[in-house]
This record gives sequence, C-alpha cells and structure tokens, in this order.
Amino acid sequence: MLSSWWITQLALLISPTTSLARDIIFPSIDPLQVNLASPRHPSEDDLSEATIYAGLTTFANLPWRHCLSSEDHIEQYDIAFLGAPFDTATTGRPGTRFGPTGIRLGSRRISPFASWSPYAKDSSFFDWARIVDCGDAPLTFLDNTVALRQLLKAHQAISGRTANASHVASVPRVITLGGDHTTTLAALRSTIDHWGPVSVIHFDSHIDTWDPKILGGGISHYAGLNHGTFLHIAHEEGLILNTSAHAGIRAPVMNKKHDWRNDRRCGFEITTAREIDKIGVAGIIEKLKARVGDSNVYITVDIDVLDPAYAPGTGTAEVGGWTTRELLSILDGLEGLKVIGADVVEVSPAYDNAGETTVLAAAEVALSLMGLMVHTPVKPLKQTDDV
Ligand SMILES: [Mn+2]
Repeated sequence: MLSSWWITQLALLISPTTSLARDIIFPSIDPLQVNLASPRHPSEDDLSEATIYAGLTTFANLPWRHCLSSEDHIEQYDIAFLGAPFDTATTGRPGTRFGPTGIRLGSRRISPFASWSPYAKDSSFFDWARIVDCGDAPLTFLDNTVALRQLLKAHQAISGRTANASHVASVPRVITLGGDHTTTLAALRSTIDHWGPVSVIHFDSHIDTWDPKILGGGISHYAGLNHGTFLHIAHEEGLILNTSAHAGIRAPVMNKKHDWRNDRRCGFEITTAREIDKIGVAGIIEKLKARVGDSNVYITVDIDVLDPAYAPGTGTAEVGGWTTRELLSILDGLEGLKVIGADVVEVSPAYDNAGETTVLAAAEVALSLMGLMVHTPVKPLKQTDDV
C-alpha cells in the first residue's frame, strides 16, 4: 500500500501541470542549433536556439543534416562535414576513431556568431554556400575492407544529392574529419566520379605511398591496405594525378632507394618540413600552387604534419614539424585552388592534453579548408549550366 506522500510524489512526476513544474517550455528533440539566418544570443524567454556551448555538438555549431537518410528530399547543402571514426588500419598508436568527436569539441568556439577573421575579407559562413555537418559515417571497427566500403557509400550519398546553390556548383563537396589516414582513400574513390583524377596536396610528416608489399602486404593482402599505403593504392587505382605534392615530410623511410623512387612514381613531389627555414611560408605556398597548377585538388591534412608540441594528440608523432600558425598560413595561402574535397585526419584525442591543443588546431585546419572551398566554387565534370 502506497502512502499518501508517495502518491503525491508520483502525481508530481507524471503531471505536466503540477504547480511544482518549472515554467519552462522545452524545445523539440531536434538538436539545438545556432540559427544561421539570424545568429544571435537567445533571449531569456526563447530556449529554442542554442548558444555555442549548448546543444548537440556539431562542427563549428553548423546545422546538422541527416545526409545519409534514405529520404530523397532533405534540406539541401553545398559543403558537408562528415566524421569518419576509424582507426583499425593504423601502424602507430590507435585512437583516431575518437577524432571526429574530438575535432567537433575543439570547434565549439567557432561559429557564425563570430566569424569575421582579421585575415579574411569575408565570413565563409555568410557567403554563397550552405554548410552543414552530416554527423559520422557508420563504420564497422572489425573489418577494414567493409568499413572503407561503408565510408565510400557515405561519401557517394552525400555528394550524390543536388547542391543547394546548384547554379554555382551542382555537386556538394565533403570535408572529412578523421579517422586514420586510410579514410582518405574512400574519399578519393568517391571524388573521381564527379571531378575525375585529382592532384593531392598531402600535408604529413610521412609519405604514405609505401608499397603495400613492404608495409603490411608481407603479412596478408588485407594488411597491405593501411594508413601508410593508401596513396600508393590511390595511384594504382588511377584516382590521383602525377601533379601531387607532399608538404611537411620529415619521417625516415624504410628502404634507401625504393621508397623515394616509388613515391615519385606515385606522382608526388616532396616539400620537407625544414624547407620552410629556407623558403618561408610564401615559398611553400608558391611551390605547392605551381605543382598542382589548374587541376582539381584534394587537400588532406594529417595532423602529424604539425610538431608534437602543437599536436601531441596523434598516433605517429614526429618531432621537427611546423607550427600551427605556419600550417594555417600555408593553407589560407592556397586560396584560389580548385579544392574538390578535403580532410583533417589522424587526430587521436586520447594523447591530447588538458588544453586541447591538438583538437583546437585540427578544428582551425578544417575551418581553413572550408574557407578554400567557399572561396572557389568548383563545377563537377558533368555539370551543365541548366542544372
Ligand atoms: Mn598520414
């Protein structure tokens, strides 16, 4: 038998009109989002909009879209962020499956509220492009082959929708938040459908063009596809052009001659980390731009291109790298290139520090990549002007 006190308590719990209920109308279960149309701080009486620290965490407080929905019609977009929580093809410390979440956490202070950079004339958030966060691709952590196929399907689904500003560019572009570097292969397998083979600008301390026979393939064919061989495989599959470039290289290779020769064969020119001491940021920018010319470009940023002082949260850290400021200046200096896809990968929050040094850097890198895309719309190969 319940006591009358308990009956009263239960009534209070289940009754929405109880006098003890707080006078708050809760928002719908849709994620709270910063209103891009009219960014402002919510008033005391309006709890339906997020502040930059409230609501579900999307990249840079961008609106979330269920881009992977089977629905044909969802609200359209032009640039989409996609998380790739994957770390089972790494040769170093694992943990990048938490990278997408880490980068989004690092991006909390970035938002349309305050997006007028002292380095850029305009805000990338308020230009022609509608930019969204599509959440993460659902990837198995038990089978790399299947996971990469799942990621490819996610890329194809997102870029398979008609863009919002279709008169500008009919195919949406994707910025991936990784994930170990193998995830870039899935992106390149998707971009070729819309933009053909592309030049890759590869920011990394490692070359990542290792011959699968040397790195992993001696164990099994399956092991030959990993975060140190994916660029070799991208070359073999005809996904990339011979006008590709590495930037920030400093890690040693395993074979005195073969690795460097094979790297050139895969289409890459090397800019080492220490070249910045001779030619400066401007020289690096000039060299990269000259290398890729007018071709379509995919930019992939392995966060280990930064010195571990600036990015400790990664799996295969190499000392002697660039500073965050140098990297951001170089990226912003690539303005004008036809960037058809991009990613920031190898972010492993478990090795980051209390100050979130790595994820803050990765978030700014992703923002710079977004700026490059907004600045230069790129039509796909098959776009007709009457789309
Ligand atoms: Mn890499």
